[in-house]
Amino acid sequence: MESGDKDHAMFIDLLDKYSQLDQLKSFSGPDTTVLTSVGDGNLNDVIRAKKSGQSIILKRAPPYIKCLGPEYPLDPSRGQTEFDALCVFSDLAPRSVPQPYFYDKESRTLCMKDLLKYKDFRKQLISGVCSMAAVKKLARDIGKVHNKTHVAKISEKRFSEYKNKFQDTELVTLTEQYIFTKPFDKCDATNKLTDDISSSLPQLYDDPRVLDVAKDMKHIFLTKKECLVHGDLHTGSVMVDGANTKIIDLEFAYMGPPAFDIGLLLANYIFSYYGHMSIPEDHDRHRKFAQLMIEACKVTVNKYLKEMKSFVGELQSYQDKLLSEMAGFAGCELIRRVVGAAPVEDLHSPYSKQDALGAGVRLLLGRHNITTVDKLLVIALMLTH
Ligand code: ADP
Ligand code: SR1
Ligand code: MG
Repeated sequence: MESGDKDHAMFIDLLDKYSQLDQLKSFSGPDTTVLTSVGDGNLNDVIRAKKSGQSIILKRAPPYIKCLGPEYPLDPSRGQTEFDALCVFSDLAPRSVPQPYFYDKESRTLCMKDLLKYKDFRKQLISGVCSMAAVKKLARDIGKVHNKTHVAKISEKRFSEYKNKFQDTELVTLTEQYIFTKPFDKCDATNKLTDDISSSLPQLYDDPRVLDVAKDMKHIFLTKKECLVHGDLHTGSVMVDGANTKIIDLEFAYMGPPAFDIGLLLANYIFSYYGHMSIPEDHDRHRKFAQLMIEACKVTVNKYLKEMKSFVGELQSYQDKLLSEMAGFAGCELIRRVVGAAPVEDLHSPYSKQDALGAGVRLLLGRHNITTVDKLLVIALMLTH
């Protein structure tokens, strides 16, 4: 582990403190623990601790946005939200998340089950591996959580309890800034407006209609409090092992619009689509995989809607709006991953970035005409009916 002896000693003491838990019993006694840094995310340190055949994951939050540096402060107690959300997800959608073990307030460290055999879903998609059974499970799991925490489904008392537990934290503000605000401000210093996308930028920054829809989506993100949402459901927040999936990184969880999670997920399948479409070598194989990503989008919405049966008002118009909001949120995610502070590895070439940006703009402009996943894909990917 890079962080040195002081951190090592702190983690050893921490594991000893909780060694009465069954899952940590190997961690008491003389120190032979091996700590390895495994985190490659944007915000936190993630460490694997191994001793006598047992292994667990520790996640510790630095008091700033890790990928931007110490000059961008961020509340380090965010692990509490992640722990609370892990408990709710694992209760409402069993086996959807790694089992949470403890959250230690003093050291601001979260401890959970080690998903040793699992792999980062985004990386799997990049390497051309995707089980449709995993896509289905993921959609069902998130549908279960949305449905079982939905304002239309549970008592007022229960809903208030969720609202108290999952308030708008600094992480919600971070999303508000880094998905809905900064990427749409061409002068913001955190954007990455590189030369390879410069020809695509006018469609974003010179069209006030696009910027207005992004503002509408921000408003929905901040005000539509319908159910517990993951809040950062991109493909790097999912780990897979064949047909099995686990949702990770729940620190952004809050009470919000259900379309936000699915919109983000769809956008991330679309990144994979464009990533594969722009690989010139072995074109047939990559094209075929890109088609699978279209299928993944359709399957996601269909399986999700089978679980997420709750609605406010009239069912058909609720679902029409849900799809239209998914399109708007997907549009914002597509755009921000191209121009904003947190790029994705799927977009490895100028063409794939330009295509993703174009898709984002089309989804924002077309969002009010989108009430089905088929239409969403036709508009995003410019497919023919
Ligand atoms: P961040 O909050 O910085 O985005 P993540 O929660 O996304 O951090 O975790 C970053 C990486 O750490 C994951 O992509 C994964 O490789 C690893 N990781 C996180 N949680 C676990 C876990 N429970 N088991 C195994 N690896 C994990
Ligand atoms: C500076 S924005 C960092 C991003 O990383 C997290 O995973 C979220 O997606 C956030 O928007
Ligand atoms: Mg992450």
